[in-house]
Amino acid sequence: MNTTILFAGGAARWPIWEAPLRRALEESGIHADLTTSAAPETVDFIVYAPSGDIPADFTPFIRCRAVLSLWAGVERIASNTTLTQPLCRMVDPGLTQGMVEYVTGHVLRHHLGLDAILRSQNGRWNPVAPPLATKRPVGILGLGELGAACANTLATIGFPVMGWSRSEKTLQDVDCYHGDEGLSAVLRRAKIVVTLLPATTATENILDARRLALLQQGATIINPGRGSLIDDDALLGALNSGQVGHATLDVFRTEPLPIEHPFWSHPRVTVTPHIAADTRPETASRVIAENVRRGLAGEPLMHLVDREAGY
Ligand code: NDP
Ligand code: OXD
Repeated sequence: MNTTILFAGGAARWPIWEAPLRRALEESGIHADLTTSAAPETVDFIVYAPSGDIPADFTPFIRCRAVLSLWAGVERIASNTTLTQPLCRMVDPGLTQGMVEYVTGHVLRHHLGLDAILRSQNGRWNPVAPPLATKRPVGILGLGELGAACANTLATIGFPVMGWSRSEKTLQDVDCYHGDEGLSAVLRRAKIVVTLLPATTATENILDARRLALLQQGATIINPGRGSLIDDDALLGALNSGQVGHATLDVFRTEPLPIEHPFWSHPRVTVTPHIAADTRPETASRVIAENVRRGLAGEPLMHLVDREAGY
């Protein structure tokens, strides 16, 4: 029987993904019908993206062996009860590299005070050097694929790095914390906090007014995780009081961020339009192909989502 792979990543993505996917499938020795349209009962694998042509009801996909997400964050599909097949999220070396670059760039921007330097090209010689990275503790909430990679890079540069996760972890050169007390400890010490948690019921508003109040005066927040991790009103309050010195936000509860949202015009907020880390077709297609190969061979799939935990 033919293997059918339904690309449900959206019409706009198809021209970007078609060639790398075909190449990666061929390199893996998989002969499959890769298509953007197929009768549900003939589909073996679904390549999924949240903004694509996703079926809301997976029930008719009776032959489907797995849904393979092009996104790392799976909050928009993980709770779909009609999906009974395995769901795999995206772990892609290109995506990880992009996130490391985004986080490192924004951490260094705040650490070095680049905004103030750029603003002060006014003929006044003001030789104020920033402290070294060793004096600027960074807290990373979420020590998964992305959080751990960012933590390692920042530690290599010389930042004292603390990380926080659900389960207990050990990472070289990173002080690892878990549990509620652990979160408080990270927030109290960090001068820069990076949020790389998934959107789940357990992480909703994890940075609320009470937790933001634990931060050092003038701390920086960088959120490339998900908008739901931070209580927007509490963050605005903390920015207005100076408790939070600056927030760099890549993700929002509503995207695109509505034009009337106060984040757009707040002098202490930098908005980036969900561009922290894109899945890169060349590298990610190999991940998809390997999971298809495994699915066909009856081998364990990579990057399975824990549907109960939601990530
Ligand atoms: P992973 O699933 O690999 O890691 C998630 C981390 O969060 C794990 O360390 C996990 O803990 C921790 N975590 C989850 N729930 C809790 C909780 N309740 N309390 C404490 N820690 C928790 O995800 P990734 O690193 O691949 O991605 C993280 C998120 O980044 C994605 O879910 C997505 O929302 C976002 N993202 C944003 C992009 C952008 O462009 N802005 C691009 C890609 C991803 P444990 O290790 O114990 O399981
Ligand atoms: C993702 C994202 O989850 O782009 O991959 O946010």
